[in-house]
Amino acid sequence: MRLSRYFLPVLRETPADAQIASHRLMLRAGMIQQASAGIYSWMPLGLRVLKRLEQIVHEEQMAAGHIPLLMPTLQPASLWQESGRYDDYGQEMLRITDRQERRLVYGPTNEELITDIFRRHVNSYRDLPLTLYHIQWKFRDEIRPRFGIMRGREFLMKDGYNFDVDKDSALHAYNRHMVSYLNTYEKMGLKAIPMRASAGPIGGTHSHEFLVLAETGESEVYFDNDILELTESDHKVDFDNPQECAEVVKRWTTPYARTDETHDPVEFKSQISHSSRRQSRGIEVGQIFYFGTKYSEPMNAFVTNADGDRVPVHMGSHGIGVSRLVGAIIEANHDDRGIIWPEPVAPFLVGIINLAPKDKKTNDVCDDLSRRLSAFGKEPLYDDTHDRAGSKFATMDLIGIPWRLTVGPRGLIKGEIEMSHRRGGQTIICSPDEAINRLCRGNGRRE
Ligand code: P5A
Repeated sequence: MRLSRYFLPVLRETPADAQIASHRLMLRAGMIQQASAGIYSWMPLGLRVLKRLEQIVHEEQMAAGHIPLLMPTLQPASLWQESGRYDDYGQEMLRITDRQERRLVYGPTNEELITDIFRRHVNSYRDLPLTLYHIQWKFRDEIRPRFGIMRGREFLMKDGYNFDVDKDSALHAYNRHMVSYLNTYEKMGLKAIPMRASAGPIGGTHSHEFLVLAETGESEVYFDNDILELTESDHKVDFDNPQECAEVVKRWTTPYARTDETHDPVEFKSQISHSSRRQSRGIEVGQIFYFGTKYSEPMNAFVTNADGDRVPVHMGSHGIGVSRLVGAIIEANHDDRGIIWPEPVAPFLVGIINLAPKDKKTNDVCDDLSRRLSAFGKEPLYDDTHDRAGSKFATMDLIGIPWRLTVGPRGLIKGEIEMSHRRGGQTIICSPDEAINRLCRGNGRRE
């Protein structure tokens, strides 16, 4: 992508109203633009990151055997009256009346709508277990939208819903979600810790939130330092094996880790040695729930079990804050100069800086690098503009592209370009061929 033809409205000034780094940097990097309080347009660079996150979420959901569908943002109020949540949900729910005087809500979540889909089509335990999910915009009329997309009113969520014939099977679905969420966050380059949480308006007996530690987080959390050592990336779990999933969950839920709503100071002190106790702030990037028959009973979602009895289906729901994750990743990955994207979620893996856009040789080498990277599925952001070199470097640093190739006539006399790493700061001088080899090694796939 040539920068001269792209739309990257970066700001040189720090926006006065943005209080936390991720909000400031997203505005400065031209990723988002506020439309109204807590409602944002996603500009081209921001959209690329959002799409990368969606892709990782889809891959991990499908690996766990979950099935994508797409439900609408607007839902009939009647379903919420059936479950009893129409009145309970309060002012956070945006209620709309259409021209036929039909009452609608802009979905803050989808337990009711999915239960309606389920009950119309599934009657027997033979069709279970089933987990359906989508990635769709939600609206919650938050009283204090703040920190940009971190606490938005309109936000993108992955929400999934499991349907099982009994409690045991539904608890396996809960565990499966926990494992798949751990994998999802790790794939994004994030450390997110599952912490025992309260179920709030979604309801149920089991709930964990996933928290990314950050000083600017809105949640107060308490945990055993040992949990920071755990990782999932080196294990491969069979998602159909309840035992294997339960073992992973046990490993992650044995060390103390709780949000302030479930924190117990006495247990905290008795379970963990003084030196391992941690209290910190965190950003909630996901939450999972098991709520049994809370929706299936009032909404009449029953199935026939193996004994021929009609039983209400057991359910849970599981959410990832996809748009919030963009902010959380920036909170965990930035410096004074700007964002430092983890490679799997970067909007572009490579930035090319042309130091002499009037020089034919320099242009040819930059074009060739762009073409070859694109052929490997790694389309670069190519700064072919006539801006000052210093300003070009500042923009690449600000928008956080992991690798930068700098090409100028002086180096090209010796056949050399400069390759630098945003995170590590190291720079090497090499040939264009070597840069391509390093960036595309082990990945000959055209995407
Ligand atoms: C689980 C999926 C639910 O709504 N129903 C369907 C359940 N859970 S939740 O915890 O309320 O939300 C899931 C995740 O969505 C993100 N989130 C938000 N992101 C940005 N702005 C908001 N106002 C907002 N509210 C919730 C969080 O990451 C949360 O974990």
